[in-house]
Amino acid sequence: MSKRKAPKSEKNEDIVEALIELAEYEKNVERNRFKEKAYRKAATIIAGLDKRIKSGDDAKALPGVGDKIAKKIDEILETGKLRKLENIRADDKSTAINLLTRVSGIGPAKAKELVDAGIINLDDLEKHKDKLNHAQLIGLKHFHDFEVKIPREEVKELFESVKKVADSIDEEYMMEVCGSFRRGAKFSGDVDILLCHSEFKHSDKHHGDLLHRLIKKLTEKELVTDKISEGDTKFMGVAKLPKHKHFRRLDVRLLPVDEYYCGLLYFTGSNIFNTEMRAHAHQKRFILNEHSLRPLECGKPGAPLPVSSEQDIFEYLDYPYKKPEDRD
Ligand code: 8DG
Ligand code: CA
Ligand code: CA
Repeated sequence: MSKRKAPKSEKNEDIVEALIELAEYEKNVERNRFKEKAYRKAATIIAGLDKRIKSGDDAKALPGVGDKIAKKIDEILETGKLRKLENIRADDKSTAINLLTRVSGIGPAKAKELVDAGIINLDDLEKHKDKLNHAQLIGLKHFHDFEVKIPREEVKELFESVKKVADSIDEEYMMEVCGSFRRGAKFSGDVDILLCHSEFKHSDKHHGDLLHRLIKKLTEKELVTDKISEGDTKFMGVAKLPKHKHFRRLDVRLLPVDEYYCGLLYFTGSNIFNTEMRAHAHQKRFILNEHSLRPLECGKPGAPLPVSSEQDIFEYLDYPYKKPEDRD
């Protein structure tokens, strides 16, 4: 019988969790994106190790782990905890800011503003709804549901339902789920759908009401229950399947067909992978974004290169192809 092998991240789970908590603190409370990124990068690299880290010095050999993080790792290994985190957890203001940023739509700055005004928990928010905008009110209404991760199977069902509605409007709609789902995640934070239509190209200024028509029908069918924001090419809202208990965050983006693969690459992520790929493109003198891949000529971006698959993008950049599952 084969023994179940621990997933890589479990080997250093305590360290990874501490680093992620520190990253959240830097993002939400200190609003130091630089430190946040440093902690997240170290956490991602350590999560990918299949051996237990033995010391801070050991960890310093890894890219992204410097002196300060190494010291913290030593403290965790030696004492099983981290004073800095204990202090953060004991600080009421930090705890309140961290809690409020968990409401979808409330960012670190808004959270601080609320906490400074004495609003420190969900009950307080309920009493001061006048301080929240439309998106934040939806975040509050569905606070508990939005914290529940979406099982892969439910993402598939939701996607199939959306697709069926789209097909009933126009068979030329094409769509795909991207985000963490496409990277193979067993659970996702939300559902990201990329939408295109054979007749909508970049050169057409007019995308008509392709996205609005779909959202309208989804709303009529009560599959979409709330709108957070709705533009001509980007919808953010809430969806629910009748047989499932939870309300889920749904993002739909409409892209011109000729920008589809750059969009697919971008919206598949991960965030860190995107940053690395863009940096690599820059080194090779290209500009890569969610719309296109363009060569840099005398420092200026040239015409978008024809792209008809994700592989094309990797090839132009001379970057070894990574399957979506390997982009975490
Ligand atoms: P999750 O929802 O399961 O938590 O993970 P995710 O699917 O990777 O995250 P997401 O927030 O839904 O974003 C979807 C993709 O969009 C992400 O994988 C990569 C791309 N993306 C970036 N930068 C950013 C950004 O600043 N904000 C957002 N929302 N998405 C971004 O590359
Ligand atoms: Ca997502
Ligand atoms: Ca999303």
